Amino acid sequence: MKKALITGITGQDGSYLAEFLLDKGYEVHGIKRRASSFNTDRVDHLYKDLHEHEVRFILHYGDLTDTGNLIRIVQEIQPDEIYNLGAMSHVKVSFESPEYTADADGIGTLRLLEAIRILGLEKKTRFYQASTSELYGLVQEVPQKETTPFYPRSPYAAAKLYSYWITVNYREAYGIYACNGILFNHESPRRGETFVTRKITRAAARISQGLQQKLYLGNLDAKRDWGYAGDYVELMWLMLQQEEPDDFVMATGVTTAVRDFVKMAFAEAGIKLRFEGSGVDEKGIDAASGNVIVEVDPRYFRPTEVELLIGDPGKAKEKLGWIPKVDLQELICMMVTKDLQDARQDVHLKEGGFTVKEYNE
Ligand code: NDP
Ligand code: GDR
Repeated sequence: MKKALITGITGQDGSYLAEFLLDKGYEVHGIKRRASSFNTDRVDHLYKDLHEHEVRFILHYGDLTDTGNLIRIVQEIQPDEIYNLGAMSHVKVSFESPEYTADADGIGTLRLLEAIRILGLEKKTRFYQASTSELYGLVQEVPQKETTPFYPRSPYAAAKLYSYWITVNYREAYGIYACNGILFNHESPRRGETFVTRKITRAAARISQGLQQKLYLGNLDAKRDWGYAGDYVELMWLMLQQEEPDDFVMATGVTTAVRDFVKMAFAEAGIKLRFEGSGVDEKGIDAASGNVIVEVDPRYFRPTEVELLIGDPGKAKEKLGWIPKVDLQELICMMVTKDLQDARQDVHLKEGGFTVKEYNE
Protein backbone atom coordinates (compact mmCIF):
# COMPACT_ATOMS: atom_id res chain seq x y z
CA MET A 1 0.00 0.00 0.00
CA LYS A 2 1.40 3.40 -0.98
CA LYS A 3 1.69 6.04 1.72
CA ALA A 4 1.08 9.73 1.12
CA LEU A 5 1.69 12.66 3.44
CA ILE A 6 -0.38 15.79 2.83
CA THR A 7 0.42 19.12 4.48
CA GLY A 8 -2.61 21.41 4.49
CA ILE A 9 -4.96 18.41 4.65
CA THR A 10 -7.59 20.44 6.51
CA GLY A 11 -7.77 22.97 3.65
CA GLN A 12 -9.88 22.93 0.50
CA ASP A 13 -7.41 21.04 -1.72
CA GLY A 14 -6.13 18.79 1.06
CA SER A 15 -9.62 17.45 1.68
CA TYR A 16 -10.27 16.66 -2.01
CA LEU A 17 -6.81 15.12 -2.44
CA ALA A 18 -7.24 12.94 0.66
CA GLU A 19 -10.54 11.60 -0.74
CA PHE A 20 -8.92 10.98 -4.13
CA LEU A 21 -5.93 9.10 -2.67
CA LEU A 22 -8.06 7.02 -0.31
CA ASP A 23 -10.12 5.97 -3.35
CA LYS A 24 -6.87 4.93 -5.04
CA GLY A 25 -6.06 2.66 -2.08
CA TYR A 26 -3.41 4.85 -0.41
CA GLU A 27 -2.74 5.15 3.30
CA VAL A 28 -3.18 8.90 3.78
CA HIS A 29 -1.38 10.87 6.48
CA GLY A 30 -2.00 14.54 7.05
CA ILE A 31 -0.56 17.32 9.13
CA LYS A 32 -3.06 19.36 11.12
CA ARG A 33 -2.32 22.35 13.26
CA ARG A 34 -3.29 22.52 16.88
CA ALA A 35 -6.09 25.08 17.24
CA SER A 36 -8.23 26.16 20.15
CA SER A 37 -11.34 24.97 18.34
CA PHE A 38 -11.98 22.17 15.82
CA ASN A 39 -10.41 22.83 12.40
CA THR A 40 -11.04 19.50 10.68
CA ASP A 41 -14.55 20.17 9.25
CA ARG A 42 -13.49 19.43 5.69
CA VAL A 43 -12.04 15.98 6.50
CA ASP A 44 -14.24 14.84 9.38
CA HIS A 45 -16.18 12.55 7.04
CA LEU A 46 -12.93 10.64 6.28
CA TYR A 47 -12.07 10.08 9.89
CA LYS A 48 -12.56 6.65 11.44
CA ASP A 49 -12.09 5.58 15.02
CA LEU A 50 -8.39 4.79 15.38
CA HIS A 51 -9.35 1.61 17.23
CA GLU A 52 -11.07 0.20 14.14
CA HIS A 53 -9.16 -2.10 11.81
CA GLU A 54 -7.81 -0.88 8.48
CA VAL A 55 -7.54 2.79 9.37
CA ARG A 56 -6.01 4.45 6.29
CA PHE A 57 -6.54 8.09 7.25
CA ILE A 58 -4.26 9.38 9.98
CA LEU A 59 -3.70 12.94 11.19
CA HIS A 60 -0.55 14.18 12.94
CA TYR A 61 -0.15 17.44 14.81
CA GLY A 62 2.44 19.65 13.16
CA ASP A 63 3.37 22.93 11.54
CA LEU A 64 5.40 23.96 8.52
CA THR A 65 7.35 26.34 10.74
CA ASP A 66 8.60 23.49 12.98
CA THR A 67 11.63 21.71 11.51
CA GLY A 68 11.98 18.97 14.13
CA ASN A 69 8.30 18.14 13.95
CA LEU A 70 8.42 17.76 10.15
CA ILE A 71 11.51 15.54 10.22
CA ARG A 72 9.95 13.31 12.88
CA ILE A 73 6.68 12.93 10.96
CA VAL A 74 8.46 12.14 7.67
CA GLN A 75 10.73 9.67 9.47
CA GLU A 76 7.80 7.92 11.10
CA ILE A 77 5.72 7.61 7.92
CA GLN A 78 8.46 7.11 5.29
CA PRO A 79 5.99 8.37 2.66
CA ASP A 80 6.11 7.43 -1.02
CA GLU A 81 4.63 10.83 -1.87
CA ILE A 82 4.51 14.19 -0.10
CA TYR A 83 2.00 16.80 -1.24
CA ASN A 84 2.97 20.18 0.21
CA LEU A 85 -0.37 22.02 0.18
CA GLY A 86 -0.01 23.74 3.55
CA ALA A 87 0.32 27.51 3.36
CA MET A 88 -0.93 30.86 4.58
CA SER A 89 -2.84 31.03 1.32
CA HIS A 90 -4.63 34.39 1.46
CA VAL A 91 -2.91 36.97 -0.76
CA LYS A 92 -4.39 40.03 0.98
CA VAL A 93 -3.54 38.69 4.46
CA SER A 94 0.07 38.12 3.37
CA PHE A 95 0.55 41.92 3.23
CA GLU A 96 -0.37 41.99 6.91
CA SER A 97 1.72 38.94 7.93
CA PRO A 98 4.62 38.98 5.48
CA GLU A 99 7.25 37.38 7.72
CA TYR A 100 5.03 34.52 8.87
CA THR A 101 3.99 33.96 5.25
CA ALA A 102 7.64 33.75 4.17
CA ASP A 103 8.33 31.26 6.96
CA ALA A 104 5.37 28.94 6.32
CA ASP A 105 5.04 29.29 2.52
CA GLY A 106 8.73 29.67 1.66
CA ILE A 107 11.00 28.11 4.29
CA GLY A 108 8.34 25.48 5.08
CA THR A 109 8.97 23.96 1.65
CA LEU A 110 12.72 23.94 2.26
CA ARG A 111 12.16 22.20 5.62
CA LEU A 112 10.25 19.37 3.93
CA LEU A 113 12.81 18.96 1.16
CA GLU A 114 15.59 18.92 3.76
CA ALA A 115 13.67 16.27 5.74
CA ILE A 116 13.68 14.07 2.62
CA ARG A 117 17.42 14.63 2.22
CA ILE A 118 18.41 14.26 5.89
CA LEU A 119 16.47 11.00 6.12
CA GLY A 120 18.03 9.63 2.93
CA LEU A 121 14.66 9.39 1.15
CA GLU A 122 15.80 11.09 -2.09
CA LYS A 123 15.13 7.99 -4.17
CA LYS A 124 11.93 6.93 -2.36
CA THR A 125 9.83 10.00 -1.65
CA ARG A 126 8.26 12.00 -4.46
CA PHE A 127 7.41 15.63 -3.74
CA TYR A 128 4.61 17.86 -5.01
CA GLN A 129 4.81 21.62 -4.42
CA ALA A 130 1.63 23.72 -4.54
CA SER A 131 2.90 26.54 -6.74
CA THR A 132 0.57 29.22 -7.96
CA SER A 133 -0.45 31.48 -10.83
CA GLU A 134 0.24 34.37 -8.43
CA LEU A 135 3.90 33.86 -9.47
CA TYR A 136 3.03 35.52 -12.79
CA GLY A 137 1.75 38.66 -11.02
CA LEU A 138 2.29 41.66 -13.25
CA VAL A 139 1.33 40.60 -16.75
CA GLN A 140 4.32 39.66 -18.95
CA GLU A 141 2.51 37.43 -21.44
CA VAL A 142 -0.96 35.88 -21.90
CA PRO A 143 -2.02 33.16 -21.69
CA GLN A 144 0.50 32.31 -18.98
CA LYS A 145 2.37 29.06 -19.41
CA GLU A 146 5.33 27.17 -17.90
CA THR A 147 7.86 29.39 -19.71
CA THR A 148 6.24 32.75 -18.89
CA PRO A 149 8.51 34.91 -16.68
CA PHE A 150 7.45 35.38 -13.05
CA TYR A 151 6.79 38.78 -11.45
CA PRO A 152 5.34 38.27 -7.94
CA ARG A 153 3.13 41.04 -6.56
CA SER A 154 2.63 40.08 -2.91
CA PRO A 155 4.54 38.65 0.06
CA TYR A 156 2.56 35.46 -0.59
CA ALA A 157 3.73 35.24 -4.20
CA ALA A 158 7.33 36.12 -3.25
CA ALA A 159 7.36 33.28 -0.68
CA LYS A 160 5.87 30.89 -3.24
CA LEU A 161 8.52 31.98 -5.74
CA TYR A 162 11.21 30.81 -3.32
CA SER A 163 9.36 27.50 -2.94
CA TYR A 164 9.09 27.09 -6.70
CA TRP A 165 12.83 27.49 -7.20
CA ILE A 166 13.96 25.49 -4.16
CA THR A 167 11.82 22.61 -5.48
CA VAL A 168 13.51 22.86 -8.88
CA ASN A 169 16.91 23.14 -7.19
CA TYR A 170 16.48 20.04 -5.00
CA ARG A 171 15.35 18.12 -8.09
CA GLU A 172 18.46 19.15 -10.00
CA ALA A 173 20.93 19.01 -7.09
CA TYR A 174 19.88 15.82 -5.32
CA GLY A 175 17.83 13.93 -7.91
CA ILE A 176 14.64 14.14 -5.82
CA TYR A 177 11.47 13.50 -7.85
CA ALA A 178 10.07 16.96 -7.09
CA CYS A 179 7.45 18.86 -9.14
CA ASN A 180 5.69 22.20 -9.16
CA GLY A 181 2.02 22.35 -10.03
CA ILE A 182 1.44 25.97 -11.08
CA LEU A 183 -2.23 26.07 -10.25
CA PHE A 184 -4.55 28.82 -11.35
CA ASN A 185 -7.45 29.67 -9.00
CA HIS A 186 -9.66 26.72 -8.20
CA GLU A 187 -12.77 26.82 -6.11
CA SER A 188 -15.48 24.59 -4.68
CA PRO A 189 -18.22 24.53 -2.06
CA ARG A 190 -15.33 23.91 0.39
CA ARG A 191 -13.51 27.13 -0.53
CA GLY A 192 -12.62 29.34 2.44
CA GLU A 193 -15.30 32.00 3.02
CA THR A 194 -12.95 34.98 2.60
CA PHE A 195 -11.80 34.15 -0.96
CA VAL A 196 -13.76 36.18 -3.47
CA THR A 197 -15.77 33.39 -5.14
CA ARG A 198 -17.08 31.87 -1.92
CA LYS A 199 -17.67 35.29 -0.43
CA ILE A 200 -19.85 36.07 -3.46
CA THR A 201 -21.76 32.75 -3.67
CA ARG A 202 -22.39 32.83 0.06
CA ALA A 203 -23.64 36.42 -0.08
CA ALA A 204 -25.85 35.70 -3.11
CA ALA A 205 -27.46 32.83 -1.20
CA ARG A 206 -27.88 34.79 2.03
CA ILE A 207 -29.21 37.93 0.33
CA SER A 208 -31.73 35.83 -1.61
CA GLN A 209 -32.93 34.34 1.71
CA GLY A 210 -33.16 37.72 3.46
CA LEU A 211 -30.24 36.96 5.82
CA GLN A 212 -27.88 39.68 4.53
CA GLN A 213 -28.48 43.14 3.04
CA LYS A 214 -25.29 43.90 1.09
CA LEU A 215 -22.09 42.48 -0.29
CA TYR A 216 -18.94 44.66 -0.10
CA LEU A 217 -16.12 43.83 -2.50
CA GLY A 218 -12.77 45.22 -3.64
CA ASN A 219 -11.46 45.24 -7.21
CA LEU A 220 -14.28 44.18 -9.55
CA ASP A 221 -12.07 44.45 -12.64
CA ALA A 222 -9.61 41.69 -11.63
CA LYS A 223 -9.80 38.68 -13.95
CA ARG A 224 -9.16 35.12 -12.88
CA ASP A 225 -8.99 31.70 -14.54
CA TRP A 226 -11.33 29.80 -12.18
CA GLY A 227 -11.47 25.99 -12.17
CA TYR A 228 -12.91 23.32 -9.89
CA ALA A 229 -10.68 22.05 -7.05
CA GLY A 230 -11.99 18.49 -7.43
CA ASP A 231 -10.58 18.39 -10.98
CA TYR A 232 -7.21 19.82 -10.00
CA VAL A 233 -6.23 17.28 -7.33
CA GLU A 234 -6.19 14.53 -9.96
CA LEU A 235 -3.47 16.43 -11.79
CA MET A 236 -1.38 16.74 -8.60
CA TRP A 237 -1.38 12.96 -8.35
CA LEU A 238 -0.74 12.43 -12.08
CA MET A 239 2.31 14.67 -11.86
CA LEU A 240 3.88 12.28 -9.33
CA GLN A 241 3.19 9.14 -11.45
CA GLN A 242 5.37 10.03 -14.46
CA GLU A 243 8.82 8.65 -15.38
CA GLU A 244 10.48 12.04 -14.98
CA PRO A 245 9.57 14.93 -12.67
CA ASP A 246 8.41 18.14 -14.36
CA ASP A 247 6.45 21.35 -13.70
CA PHE A 248 2.97 21.95 -15.08
CA VAL A 249 0.41 24.74 -15.35
CA MET A 250 -3.13 23.75 -14.35
CA ALA A 251 -5.82 26.07 -15.67
CA THR A 252 -9.02 26.13 -17.69
CA GLY A 253 -7.83 28.63 -20.32
CA VAL A 254 -10.88 30.85 -19.69
CA THR A 255 -10.75 34.10 -17.72
CA THR A 256 -13.63 36.00 -16.09
CA ALA A 257 -13.84 39.35 -14.29
CA VAL A 258 -14.94 39.41 -10.65
CA ARG A 259 -17.91 41.59 -11.72
CA ASP A 260 -19.12 38.89 -14.13
CA PHE A 261 -18.69 36.20 -11.50
CA VAL A 262 -20.93 38.30 -9.23
CA LYS A 263 -23.63 38.55 -11.93
CA MET A 264 -23.50 34.81 -12.64
CA ALA A 265 -23.64 33.82 -8.96
CA PHE A 266 -26.53 36.15 -8.15
CA ALA A 267 -28.43 34.93 -11.24
CA GLU A 268 -27.95 31.37 -9.95
CA ALA A 269 -29.53 32.48 -6.65
CA GLY A 270 -32.45 34.06 -8.57
CA ILE A 271 -31.32 37.71 -8.44
CA LYS A 272 -30.76 39.72 -11.62
CA LEU A 273 -28.09 42.35 -11.06
CA ARG A 274 -27.06 45.36 -13.08
CA PHE A 275 -23.95 47.44 -12.39
CA GLU A 276 -23.86 51.26 -12.49
CA GLY A 277 -21.12 53.80 -11.84
CA SER A 278 -17.39 53.26 -11.89
CA GLY A 279 -14.37 52.86 -9.58
CA VAL A 280 -15.19 53.05 -5.88
CA ASP A 281 -18.68 54.35 -6.76
CA GLU A 282 -19.66 51.31 -8.78
CA LYS A 283 -22.78 49.60 -7.46
CA GLY A 284 -24.67 46.39 -8.13
CA ILE A 285 -28.42 46.95 -8.22
CA ASP A 286 -31.13 44.32 -7.84
CA ALA A 287 -33.09 44.79 -11.09
CA ALA A 288 -36.35 43.66 -9.45
CA SER A 289 -36.35 45.86 -6.31
CA GLY A 290 -33.96 48.64 -7.38
CA ASN A 291 -32.01 48.12 -4.13
CA VAL A 292 -28.23 48.52 -4.08
CA ILE A 293 -26.92 45.15 -2.91
CA VAL A 294 -23.28 45.22 -4.04
CA GLU A 295 -20.86 48.02 -3.16
CA VAL A 296 -17.14 48.60 -3.52
CA ASP A 297 -15.17 48.97 -0.28
CA PRO A 298 -11.54 50.08 -0.78
CA ARG A 299 -10.67 48.12 2.38
CA TYR A 300 -10.50 45.08 0.12
CA PHE A 301 -8.06 46.64 -2.36
CA ARG A 302 -4.52 45.26 -2.30
CA PRO A 303 -1.37 47.41 -2.22
CA THR A 304 -0.32 45.71 -5.46
CA GLU A 305 -2.86 43.76 -7.51
CA VAL A 306 -2.70 40.94 -10.02
CA GLU A 307 -5.09 42.16 -12.71
CA LEU A 308 -5.23 39.37 -15.27
CA LEU A 309 -4.65 35.64 -15.04
CA ILE A 310 -5.40 33.22 -17.84
CA GLY A 311 -3.52 29.95 -18.03
CA ASP A 312 -2.52 27.73 -20.91
CA PRO A 313 -3.03 24.10 -19.81
CA GLY A 314 -1.60 22.80 -23.13
CA LYS A 315 1.39 20.97 -21.62
CA ALA A 316 -0.74 19.15 -19.01
CA LYS A 317 -3.20 18.17 -21.74
CA GLU A 318 -0.51 16.86 -24.03
CA LYS A 319 1.80 15.11 -21.53
CA LEU A 320 -0.62 13.98 -18.84
CA GLY A 321 -3.86 13.75 -20.80
CA TRP A 322 -5.47 16.07 -18.25
CA ILE A 323 -8.49 18.22 -19.03
CA PRO A 324 -10.61 20.05 -16.48
CA LYS A 325 -14.17 18.68 -16.51
CA VAL A 326 -16.21 21.33 -14.67
CA ASP A 327 -16.75 24.73 -16.32
CA LEU A 328 -17.40 28.01 -14.51
CA GLN A 329 -21.21 27.87 -14.82
CA GLU A 330 -21.28 24.37 -13.29
CA LEU A 331 -18.84 25.43 -10.58
CA ILE A 332 -21.00 28.42 -9.64
CA CYS A 333 -24.09 26.21 -9.61
CA MET A 334 -22.32 23.76 -7.25
CA MET A 335 -21.23 26.55 -4.89
CA VAL A 336 -24.51 28.47 -4.84
CA THR A 337 -26.49 25.26 -4.30
CA LYS A 338 -24.42 24.45 -1.21
CA ASP A 339 -24.62 28.01 0.11
CA LEU A 340 -28.39 28.10 -0.44
CA GLN A 341 -28.71 24.90 1.61
CA ASP A 342 -26.73 26.50 4.44
CA ALA A 343 -28.69 29.75 4.19
CA ARG A 344 -32.04 27.91 4.34
CA GLN A 345 -30.82 26.05 7.41
CA ASP A 346 -29.97 29.39 9.01
CA VAL A 347 -33.43 30.73 8.17
CA HIS A 348 -34.95 27.79 10.05
CA LEU A 349 -32.63 28.38 12.98
CA LYS A 350 -33.56 32.06 13.09
CA GLU A 351 -37.26 31.22 12.93
CA GLY A 352 -36.69 28.87 15.86
CA GLY A 353 -35.24 31.76 17.87
CA PHE A 354 -31.58 30.74 17.53
CA THR A 355 -28.78 33.15 16.58
CA VAL A 356 -26.86 32.44 13.38
CA LYS A 357 -23.19 33.10 12.80
CA GLU A 358 -22.26 36.18 10.74
CA TYR A 359 -19.06 36.70 8.77
CA ASN A 360 -17.80 40.21 8.13
CA GLU A 361 -14.84 39.66 5.77
P1 NDP B 1 -6.50 26.61 2.16
O1 NDP B 1 -6.24 27.96 2.70
O2 NDP B 1 -7.89 26.11 2.04
O3 NDP B 1 -5.71 25.53 3.06
C1 NDP B 1 -4.42 25.79 3.53
C2 NDP B 1 -4.01 24.66 4.43
O4 NDP B 1 -2.70 24.92 4.95
C3 NDP B 1 -4.91 24.46 5.66
O5 NDP B 1 -5.00 23.09 5.96
C4 NDP B 1 -4.12 25.18 6.76
O6 NDP B 1 -4.41 24.71 8.06
C5 NDP B 1 -2.72 24.78 6.36
N1 NDP B 1 -1.69 25.63 6.96
C6 NDP B 1 -1.64 26.97 7.00
N2 NDP B 1 -0.52 27.38 7.63
C7 NDP B 1 0.13 26.26 8.01
C8 NDP B 1 1.32 26.02 8.74
N3 NDP B 1 2.07 27.01 9.19
N4 NDP B 1 1.70 24.74 8.95
C9 NDP B 1 0.94 23.71 8.49
N5 NDP B 1 -0.21 23.88 7.79
C10 NDP B 1 -0.60 25.14 7.58
O7 NDP B 1 -5.75 26.52 0.77
P2 NDP B 1 -6.13 25.68 -0.56
O8 NDP B 1 -6.53 24.32 -0.17
O9 NDP B 1 -7.01 26.52 -1.40
O10 NDP B 1 -4.72 25.66 -1.30
C11 NDP B 1 -3.79 24.59 -1.09
C12 NDP B 1 -2.41 25.06 -1.50
O11 NDP B 1 -2.39 25.40 -2.87
C13 NDP B 1 -1.88 26.28 -0.76
O12 NDP B 1 -0.49 26.13 -0.62
C14 NDP B 1 -2.17 27.43 -1.70
O13 NDP B 1 -1.27 28.48 -1.48
C15 NDP B 1 -1.97 26.76 -3.03
N6 NDP B 1 -2.74 27.28 -4.13
C16 NDP B 1 -4.10 27.36 -4.05
C17 NDP B 1 -4.84 27.76 -5.14
C18 NDP B 1 -6.32 27.88 -5.09
O14 NDP B 1 -6.88 28.53 -5.99
N7 NDP B 1 -7.00 27.27 -4.15
C19 NDP B 1 -4.17 28.10 -6.42
C20 NDP B 1 -2.73 27.93 -6.40
C21 NDP B 1 -2.06 27.53 -5.30
P3 NDP B 1 -5.68 25.30 8.91
O15 NDP B 1 -6.88 24.57 8.38
O16 NDP B 1 -5.31 24.94 10.29
O17 NDP B 1 -5.71 26.77 8.64
P1 GDR C 1 -6.41 35.25 -5.17
O1 GDR C 1 -7.88 34.91 -4.68
O2 GDR C 1 -5.87 36.47 -4.56
O3 GDR C 1 -6.44 35.18 -6.67
O4 GDR C 1 -5.59 34.02 -4.57
P2 GDR C 1 -9.03 35.83 -4.04
O5 GDR C 1 -10.28 35.06 -4.22
O6 GDR C 1 -8.67 36.27 -2.67
O7 GDR C 1 -9.03 37.12 -4.99
C1 GDR C 1 -9.29 37.06 -6.37
C2 GDR C 1 -9.44 38.46 -6.94
O8 GDR C 1 -10.66 39.03 -6.44
C3 GDR C 1 -10.40 40.36 -6.04
N1 GDR C 1 -11.38 40.77 -5.02
C4 GDR C 1 -11.50 40.26 -3.78
N2 GDR C 1 -10.82 39.26 -3.16
C5 GDR C 1 -11.21 38.94 -1.89
N3 GDR C 1 -10.60 37.90 -1.27
N4 GDR C 1 -12.21 39.61 -1.24
C6 GDR C 1 -12.90 40.63 -1.82
O9 GDR C 1 -13.78 41.21 -1.22
C7 GDR C 1 -12.53 40.96 -3.17
N5 GDR C 1 -13.00 41.88 -4.06
C8 GDR C 1 -12.31 41.74 -5.17
C9 GDR C 1 -8.97 40.32 -5.50
O10 GDR C 1 -8.43 41.64 -5.43
C10 GDR C 1 -8.32 39.43 -6.54
O11 GDR C 1 -7.93 40.17 -7.66
C11 GDR C 1 -6.10 32.70 -4.63
C12 GDR C 1 -5.57 31.95 -3.40
O12 GDR C 1 -6.18 30.67 -3.36
C13 GDR C 1 -4.07 31.77 -3.50
O13 GDR C 1 -3.62 30.91 -2.46
C14 GDR C 1 -3.72 31.14 -4.85
O14 GDR C 1 -2.33 31.00 -4.98
C15 GDR C 1 -4.28 31.98 -5.99
O15 GDR C 1 -5.69 32.07 -5.82
C16 GDR C 1 -4.02 31.34 -7.34
